[in-house]
Amino acid sequence: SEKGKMKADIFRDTIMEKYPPKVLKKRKKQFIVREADPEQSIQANVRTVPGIITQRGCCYAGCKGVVLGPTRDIINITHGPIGCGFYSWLTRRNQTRPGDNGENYMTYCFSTDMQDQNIVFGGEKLLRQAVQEAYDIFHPKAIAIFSTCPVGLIGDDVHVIAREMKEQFGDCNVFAFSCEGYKGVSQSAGHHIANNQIFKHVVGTSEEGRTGRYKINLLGEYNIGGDAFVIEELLEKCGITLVSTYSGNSSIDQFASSHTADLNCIMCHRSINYVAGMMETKYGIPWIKVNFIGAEATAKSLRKIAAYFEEPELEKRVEEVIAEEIVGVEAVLEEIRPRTEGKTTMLFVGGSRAHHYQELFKELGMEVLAAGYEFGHRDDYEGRRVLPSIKVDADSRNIEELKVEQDTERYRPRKDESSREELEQQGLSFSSYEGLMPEMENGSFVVDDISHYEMERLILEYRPDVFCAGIKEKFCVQKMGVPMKQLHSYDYGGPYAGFAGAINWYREIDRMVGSKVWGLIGAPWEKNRTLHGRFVAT
Ligand code: CFN
Ligand code: HCA
Repeated sequence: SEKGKMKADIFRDTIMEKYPPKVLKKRKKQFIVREADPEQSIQANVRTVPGIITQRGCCYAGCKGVVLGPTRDIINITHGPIGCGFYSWLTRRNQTRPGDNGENYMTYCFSTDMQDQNIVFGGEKLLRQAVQEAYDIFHPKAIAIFSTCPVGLIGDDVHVIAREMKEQFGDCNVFAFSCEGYKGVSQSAGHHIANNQIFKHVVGTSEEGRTGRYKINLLGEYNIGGDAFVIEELLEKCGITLVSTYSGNSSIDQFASSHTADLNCIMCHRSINYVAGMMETKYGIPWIKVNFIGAEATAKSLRKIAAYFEEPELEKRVEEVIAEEIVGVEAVLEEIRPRTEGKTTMLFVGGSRAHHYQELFKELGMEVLAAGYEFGHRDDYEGRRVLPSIKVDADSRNIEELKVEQDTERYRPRKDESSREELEQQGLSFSSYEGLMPEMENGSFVVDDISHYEMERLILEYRPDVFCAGIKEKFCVQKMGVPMKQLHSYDYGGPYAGFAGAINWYREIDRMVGSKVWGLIGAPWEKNRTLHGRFVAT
């Protein structure tokens, strides 16, 4: 409402006024109140103000943890101190099913375990040793090397080592990633580096992909909590052949033959759009955006894929599958929705889930009061093609590998340059840009790279019935007496994708917003002054 919007505007100013003038100027552009204006914009993908307590991760996390981490048969060696390898070891809950040969290295954590003397005298010898050892023990198809911050600072040449060892082995693809944590402004730079190297060293090296009538790749689905398993099953039921997934439950052979697919379906645009763009340029494979989070969204995505192939037989099969699956979904919603209707939430996650999960809350009749990405770019927010400004380019500063591809493919004008509204008017869904802001109500908050302070203020003022974010926020939020659901790792839950996943989600959120325990969280001395006095005295 207009009143809600006015309150939101005033409240935003009270949050912002605590900042020094320079910080205020910057944060104001990243902390906005949603207006009806379809051209409303936000500043994103810029450097975090030092000391503000961001929830962001680093370039290495985006490259090694996110894009390459879920691939089971590449040995991923972290070149750096042990903490980087350890903390990116399956904490994301990316799952896999080893294929017939049982090859799965995800249960191992490979690292060169750099020490002080390697920083002083160089770490190249150590890295060569590690690659050799991994090869001798496992004889994998591929070994990938990931640079951490100190590697860039001391100048170890990981690419030369990879090239030489690949030549020496002859039967093992070795490639490296200059994904030092400090590069760019967030995980986002790491996604780009990962995409470029996979495209350069792997895609197109095998013609032996899966065959079928409707062949697709699923890009930007990482099988967190088993999401990709649900989607795989659904696609199979519809008669759609999955050639590769980037990179949930994937194998290197699937990447190698992914150029044989007819269509790229992008689930998380932020992390993988570069691969889609390069495949379109080099192999002429078109792409569409899909979203399998939410029952409605899943049905819409299946229809979108069927519509692309323009085959009545496929369209009929997809409708049958949707009709079959929706029965279970509706039965559960009928039971649960009366309890969740009108409840509220806030979502602050990475670069696509803060948008995707709004579908699931809508289905429960819940209102999203505030949402934002840690590292989304303007197109992820605004739902339309946004040309880069100098600020956006800060992402790729110091990243040499990016230069060529970036100029030629990343910002090439496309046929979907038009706004979402224009596309809809023309009845177009193909390659449309969809984003977070068009889905959000007037008067809600859209916050990029939220700081811890801003998060606390929002919670204290609006007390949402459930708050969604990651591990850094989790316990602070719970201590404020608000239930907290991790949208990164799903805590111990999931899958939440597809129809089966939607049902899991409805039940989980129902339990969380209905729980009475959060009202009991205050310590006795906070409520009772006498007790408080005694507590202080003793
Ligand atoms: S699985 Fe994805 S969906 S890949 Fe990305 S932008 Fe991260 S690891 Mo955390 S949960 Fe998150 Fe997204 Fe794409 Fe995950 S919202 S922050 S880098 N993300
Ligand atoms: C990362 C991975 C992460 C972190 C999650 C969190 C993930 O960015 O390094 O902060 O809870 O999903 O595991 O996003």
